[in-house]
Amino acid sequence: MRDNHQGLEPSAELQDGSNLRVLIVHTRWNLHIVQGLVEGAKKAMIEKHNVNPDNIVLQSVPGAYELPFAAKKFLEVSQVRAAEGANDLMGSINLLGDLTSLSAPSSVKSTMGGVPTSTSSTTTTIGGSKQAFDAVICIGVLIKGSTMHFEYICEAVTQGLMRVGLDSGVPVIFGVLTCLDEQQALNRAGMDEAGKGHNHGLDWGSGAVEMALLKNRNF
Ligand code: DLZ
Repeated sequence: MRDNHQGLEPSAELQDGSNLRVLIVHTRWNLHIVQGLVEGAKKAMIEKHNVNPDNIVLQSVPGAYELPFAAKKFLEVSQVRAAEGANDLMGSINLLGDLTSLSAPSSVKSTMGGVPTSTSSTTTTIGGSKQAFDAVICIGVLIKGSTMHFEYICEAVTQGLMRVGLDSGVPVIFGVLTCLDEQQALNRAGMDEAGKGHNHGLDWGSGAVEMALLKNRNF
């Protein structure tokens, strides 16, 4: 794999996300970096793929280890509620809210073009019927410490998120940075002082739209 790469090569096809609903589940560990990544994912979806900001729902969990369970739970709840025609896909589970709008560092917000943050409880009626999420992006930052903890969590989260995607039939984007130190994470969130990094959240936003369209496609 290349280091310092500058991101995803765009798909040859037009990726129109205007009919999509996307769930972002993010960690509160390393929140200052996570916020930059979340903003990047939203920026790509809204500005590049025309996703309605109201159709991007944010939920938070403590750490990366919790991402697979939470993604599975939120997807299940949203699918049941969509089938019931409910107005709020997250229902009473929606207690955690959108932390990114509260304390995103100003440097991140300005470099991200002030992309509006969504409230996390909106519902959309698309084509006359209530629609559950078309994709979920799980975002976190794991930074290696001096024990084996990092390796175990990386392995568990990677396997767990793959399982959620395959079991649920809803594409799960692996938005977890697994870094050897904080500087690596800042570079990959486009938050390094030199400004030479690349925000991987942008790729995750585009990846979510592409995979959601693939899920919904009639072959
Ligand atoms: C415990 C822990 C440590 C040491 N480091 C991180 C980290 O760098 N990034 C992250 O997202 N979470 C970390 N955690 C928390 C675990 O993911 C998890 O929340 C706890 O082990 C509780 O299950």
